[in-house]
Amino acid sequence: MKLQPDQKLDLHEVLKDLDNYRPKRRGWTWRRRVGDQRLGPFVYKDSAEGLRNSVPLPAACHFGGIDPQCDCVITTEIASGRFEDDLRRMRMAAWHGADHIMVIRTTGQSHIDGLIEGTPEGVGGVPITRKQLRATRKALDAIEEEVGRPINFHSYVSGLAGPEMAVLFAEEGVNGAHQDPQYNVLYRDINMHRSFVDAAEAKRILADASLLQLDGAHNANATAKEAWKVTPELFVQHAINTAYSRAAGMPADLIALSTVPPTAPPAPKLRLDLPYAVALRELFRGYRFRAQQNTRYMEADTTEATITHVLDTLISRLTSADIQSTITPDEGRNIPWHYNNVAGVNTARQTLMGADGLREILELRQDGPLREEVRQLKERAVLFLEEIIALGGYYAAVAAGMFVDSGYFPERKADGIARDPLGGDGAGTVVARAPGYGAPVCSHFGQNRYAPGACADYGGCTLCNPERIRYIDEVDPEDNVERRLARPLAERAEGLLRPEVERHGDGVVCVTLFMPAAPEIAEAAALEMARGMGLGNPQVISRRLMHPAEGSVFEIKGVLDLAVRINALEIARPEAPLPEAEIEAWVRPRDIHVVAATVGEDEHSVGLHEILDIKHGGIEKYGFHCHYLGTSVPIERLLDAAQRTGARAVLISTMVTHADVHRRNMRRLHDLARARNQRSQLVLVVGGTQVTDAIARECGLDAGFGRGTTGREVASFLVRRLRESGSP
Ligand code: Z98
Repeated sequence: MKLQPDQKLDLHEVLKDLDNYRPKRRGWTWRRRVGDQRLGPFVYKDSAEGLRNSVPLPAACHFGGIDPQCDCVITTEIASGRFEDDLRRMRMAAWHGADHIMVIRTTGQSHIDGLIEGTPEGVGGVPITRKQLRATRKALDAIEEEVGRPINFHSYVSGLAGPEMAVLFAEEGVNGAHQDPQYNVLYRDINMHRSFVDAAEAKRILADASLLQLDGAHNANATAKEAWKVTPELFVQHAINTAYSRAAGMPADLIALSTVPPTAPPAPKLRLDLPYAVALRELFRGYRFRAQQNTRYMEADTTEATITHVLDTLISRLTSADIQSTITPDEGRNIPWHYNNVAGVNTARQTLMGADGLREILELRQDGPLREEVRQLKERAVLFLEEIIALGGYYAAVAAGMFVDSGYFPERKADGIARDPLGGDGAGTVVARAPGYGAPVCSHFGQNRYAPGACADYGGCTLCNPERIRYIDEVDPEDNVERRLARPLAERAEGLLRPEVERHGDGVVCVTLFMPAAPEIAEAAALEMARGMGLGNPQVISRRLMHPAEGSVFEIKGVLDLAVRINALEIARPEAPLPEAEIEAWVRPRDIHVVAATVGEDEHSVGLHEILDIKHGGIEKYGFHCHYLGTSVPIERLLDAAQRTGARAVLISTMVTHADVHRRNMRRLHDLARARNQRSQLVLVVGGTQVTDAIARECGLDAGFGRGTTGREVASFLVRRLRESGSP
């Protein structure tokens, strides 16, 4: 399957022949670093190989369109609830620099005691099934070809079916997984014995298949009442999972510690979070670090979330990160929308590129409060471990509620999560292996009478011989991908288009409005406005108080039940501007003069200066001689000046539109130039925020340029027009 950048992902192509699809590649991949990489006008210190296809950061247009890639892997988390919609989201994220795609499972999958088949729709994520994994891997294999960089696919190996998940992931070319038995115990109340026994098996399989493992310590941050107070415990959780993983056969390079800077402003974030980040990297040298972004203190304001995420990412640059995870800045609003996935990825890459080479110019102080805090944190963690041992071990410590207690250890508030070692889901399901136990599979933890080469006598296990994998297609006649796609794909085939943010053509749009009243009145009024705009089921997803009496800003989502026919759209296809060198090569030797002014009673000259002045990239830089006559200039004076200087073009600018004065001035320029026999020698151009090319031409001028026009566009037009007119 090959993707074309100008064509949408063909979902039927993804789903075709899935039963025979095998992943192109297995195991985790890191980015390939390039030291002192020169790109455009800059040299990068912390960068990696570039992409074949990508969307550069917005400001790249000023630097030759460069798209430097940072040295660490960037994650995006995908959670629309339908895998078929996630695939397009993954493709967009990959074009913006994500190379770690983490697919969140549907709520409750931890409690399911086996693998699911088919591709049912999920809540809060997708059910992880073989078909869903295989289709996703197939799409990602094509996407990674398109962007020119391997993409790591990732989900969770936890819950009651952990080992089964691990085998499934190894079979289907998944590249990374969360695996931490403590997560099962603390957050899903799955039996401790079962969780640790399963974890040994799962970890062994992940290690054999070279999947990168993330642990689950960071979940304590997200759960604790005061996230920064559980930091001593986090070291302990990391240590337990890391030691257990090593014992199960996992190499250090496949173990990534998942860490979140625990606070958000107005907390003094860097002062609190940096010591924790430093201590973690010192205690666990030799392991990988996955830096996640803060979600615990995220409210519904995307700007606020973005600022916190920038600070989180800065902490990664000040310490280290092998993976920079991003989370959609709208996590707090429960709307995982695709363009916000991209926004999250861009927050990371913009910050990481902006902070390129930071460690070469800044050093964290080795004296003072940072070191003192680092020492304290380590000491608290050691004391925590000692208390666990004194209590009789991990199970006893969990039973005593030592974890996720909101006291700053050794302080205790007695509000931790307590679990019964004999209770929880799957209690009593661990069966001791009999002497001589054997399993005819080669990726297996512990005792196995058939090892080594355990599967040879049985024609190979599914990891050695993928032909033996049993692929089961959809089993649910209602909730399956073909049925779900029928309506949207039929609409697409008909040439209809709807807005969307989450699922194909869901019609969801977001409007921002400020209502000048007290909050409750303002909110009710804002919703009424949204209804008035024709939005179905309007809901406020963000409210920001500007002043208790003066008003609030609301973002409201709703469904716009409107499809447009693509064929019926009038699509303006402006000519691409000429290359700058071509413009200059034509203009400079020809000594071309132009006159310019704002006309009528119009004092707004900023826009015109942007078009003329060399400082703003205006047409002067190509060698045009510009005679700027000032503001509110009568048309006659412009034409006089054109005559006097031998100008080839007149550029007028007009912002004011009262009583159509802009149109009158345009017409007058054309009429008077004709009356004075100057029209045929002059190119007449108008610009202004309310101007369009169509209005300008209606009024007899040669071209009109609206808001956002650049000097290069105007210069391109002038060169093309002068060339056409047979100008020498
Ligand atoms: C993240 N989205 O870290 P369920 N195991 C571990 C986890 O951290 C998680 C799961 C399993 C964030 C935080 N973490 C979510 C160690 C989830 C998932 O039962 O499928 O939700 O388990 O990426």
